[in-house]
Amino acid sequence: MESAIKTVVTTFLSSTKGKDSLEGGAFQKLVKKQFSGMMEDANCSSAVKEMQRGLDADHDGKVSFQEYLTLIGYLANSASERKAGPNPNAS
Ligand SMILES: [Ca+2]
Repeated sequence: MESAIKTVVTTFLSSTKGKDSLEGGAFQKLVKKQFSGMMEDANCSSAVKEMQRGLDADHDGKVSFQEYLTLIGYLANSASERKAGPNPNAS
């Protein structure tokens, strides 16, 4: 569990390249690299851009750590729903 949290943090930090937020294509790259197994749309750049706009709560065009956590929370939530669903052996 602790290592999972560390991974969430270090993945963000290594993707921002020293900045406070994920800028430009950094968010797309992160999603493609890290979430293609969990997200059907990870390799669809228009879907990922749409997702980035949805996460960008303060509309500054960048994904802050807080906004990135929204995505992590969403993914964790959908993973738990999948486990609790009618067919737990589906994936
Ligand atoms: Ca933002």
